[in-house]
Amino acid sequence: MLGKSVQDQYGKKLQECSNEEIYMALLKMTKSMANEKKGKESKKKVYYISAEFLIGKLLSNNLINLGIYDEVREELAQNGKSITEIEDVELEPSLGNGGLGRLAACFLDSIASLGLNGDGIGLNYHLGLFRQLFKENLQKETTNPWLTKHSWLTKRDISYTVPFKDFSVTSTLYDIAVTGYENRTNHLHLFDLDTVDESIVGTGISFDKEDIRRNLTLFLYPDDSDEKGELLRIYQQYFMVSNGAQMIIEECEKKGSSLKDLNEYAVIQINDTHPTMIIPELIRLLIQKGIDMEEAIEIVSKTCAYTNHTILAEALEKWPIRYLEKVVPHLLPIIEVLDQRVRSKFDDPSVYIIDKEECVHMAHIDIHYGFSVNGVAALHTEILKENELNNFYKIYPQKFNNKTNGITFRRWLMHCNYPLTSYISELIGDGFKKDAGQLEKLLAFREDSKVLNTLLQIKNENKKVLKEYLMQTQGIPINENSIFDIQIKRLHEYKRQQMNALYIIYKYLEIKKGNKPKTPITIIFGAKAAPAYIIAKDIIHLILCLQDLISKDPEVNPYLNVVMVENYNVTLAEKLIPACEISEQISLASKEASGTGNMKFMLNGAITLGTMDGANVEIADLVGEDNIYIFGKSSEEVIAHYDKQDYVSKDFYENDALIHKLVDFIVSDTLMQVGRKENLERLHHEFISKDWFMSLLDLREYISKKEEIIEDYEDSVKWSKMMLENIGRAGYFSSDRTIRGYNQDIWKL
Ligand code: GFP
Ligand code: PLP
Repeated sequence: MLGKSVQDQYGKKLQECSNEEIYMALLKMTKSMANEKKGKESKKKVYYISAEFLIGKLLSNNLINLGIYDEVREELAQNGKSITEIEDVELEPSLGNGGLGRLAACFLDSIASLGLNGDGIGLNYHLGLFRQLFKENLQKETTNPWLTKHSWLTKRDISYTVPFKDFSVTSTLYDIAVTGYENRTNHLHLFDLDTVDESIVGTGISFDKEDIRRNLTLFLYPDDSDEKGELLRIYQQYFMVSNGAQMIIEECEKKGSSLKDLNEYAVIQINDTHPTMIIPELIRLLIQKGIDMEEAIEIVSKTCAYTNHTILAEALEKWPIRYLEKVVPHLLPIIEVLDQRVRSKFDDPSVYIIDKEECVHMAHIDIHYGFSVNGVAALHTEILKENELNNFYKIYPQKFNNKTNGITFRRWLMHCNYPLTSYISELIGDGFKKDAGQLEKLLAFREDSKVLNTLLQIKNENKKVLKEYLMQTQGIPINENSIFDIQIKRLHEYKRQQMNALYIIYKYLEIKKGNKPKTPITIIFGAKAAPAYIIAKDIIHLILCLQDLISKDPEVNPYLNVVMVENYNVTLAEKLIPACEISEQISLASKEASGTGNMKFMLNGAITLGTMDGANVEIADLVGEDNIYIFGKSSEEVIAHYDKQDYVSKDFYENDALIHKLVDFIVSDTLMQVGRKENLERLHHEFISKDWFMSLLDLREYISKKEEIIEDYEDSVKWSKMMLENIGRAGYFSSDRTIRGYNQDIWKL
């Protein structure tokens, strides 16, 4: 098939083509096949609107979903080409930051794979999130260009006028086809502005924040540490929602909606608070169409649903009215009416939309004027209901529901772990590819030593592949005969990479004392820190310093190594996860809404070392306590500490000699040799005087649980049984299950 296509295109045989030529041929072929699968326009459609879609590279996933991956892989191999090398040609779009954006991408895959009519709406950021570089053990940021002349984007003949206070802009729409697994093609609609100009970016990622026509869709999450940056975010958000709202209205009208019945044609899932302005914007547009304000509010309230992804106050957006006045003054009268209606019904300032400081609480708009509010894991939804959003839950108990996150098994098993997928097929057939629950059939092989050994062998092969990949792409050597312990996720204090770093210090000092682990350990990190998040960058510095120190110490590095991969992204995740043995999910209980990395690791046979937080709780329920390593204070205990404000990290530092020693190592002469005094001292001080996410509270338990899991690794039979149990129970975490739930309870397509 491919042979014929390259013959037609380039007039030569497949084996004579360069990887670039083959990639281009596959791109063309795949795009046209995807187009042919365009699904039927059903009456009602879901629009998933999100500031982030962390889609990853698309080639292999599209080949899998079109049902031609094996065929293409085989044809390439026969002609001396490797699919992995062809994949390397593709640039990864970095249109997301972490779990939230990756979830949106998994959801688009599942929506199409279940044959549902649903599109994504977002922005076409030219330079994505920044690209991370390490220099002198510090994170530096640069641009992450990904747009090339030929890409998955298709320019559409659709554009809208978006009015800002002082000027208007005209958008351009680009679509990416989203083909479901052996199912329909939907679209990801990415709006853009033709005048955006990458050449305005100076050193690093700096640019003129006021030049909106040229900067609007340059970056995802441009620096908002000053007012100009915050205003730019409002410009971006409004640009996204105004385009989205205009498109939705146009599509529904075309299908025959009078707009009074909008909710029969459209349901809009608002992914976190970034797209919240779609609520007042839709009301504004409906009023323009001749519908009165009261009715417009009712219509929109029946059409919009909101997903909450965090309880961290810093992430629940609040926009000062004076900012909105500068960018979108035309929305303010509507927001004021929305607030007035709330005030007239409820005598409780904590649920008002506009607060005393004249700030607009975006989540409050979503909750009052959306018909559904969902959390993303059972524990998270309970915390929303009982604590964080309790005042809202008391008003609208019927709106609250849980939808535990999920991941697409097409990418996170079939694509990233071909050897494991093939072996599972050999054991239980292909049914699990469409019905993930069938993975349970693996549990019948619990006592089958051949199967258990093969699982270990596959893991070892994947470890070798990772070793080669890291050597080739980042020049990092790793020991494939060590235990691979991996923590990959955004850098945030609540995720507690800093606690893992303290464990490394512990282990380093133990090895120095002569207590060597039986099997060497490699602790791998991947994480970007937000450019203005100083402590997060200091934590990266600490990890890089430990990596540096240990790599130069022949007394320690035969037993312990630390690796922080540069510019962690989906492509790296796809290499790291299949090779992982210990999955670090160590957030402070109550703080990680769900986590989805935890599910990916489990599915690929890693064993979780984690706290009872987010979806870890559900993983623990499914695999049972013998197949997971849980430690740390419970969410109730943590919430009680916050309520009573009685956690004092200094007490742990002063009263526990071990903790004292580990924390002080950060500012020891040994570490200062490779690190910067300013950063290390600041982090040291942070541990003692703040430690907002209670690393020192759980540290002792963490160290002993980690020692236990490392000890248990020596028993390969026990270990392989745990692997089997984890893979076999992972079916629940398919995003197909999650999307079925959204459709059944919320979208009703
Ligand atoms: C956020 C939450 C995670 C959750 C994802 C998807 O992602 O707990 O799994 O959204 O719902 F924090 P991150 O900010 O962690 O990337
Ligand atoms: N970044 C990437 C590339 C991912 O694939 C994931 C996992 O789902 C995340 C971030 C989120 O990881 P976690 O759920 O561990 O925070």
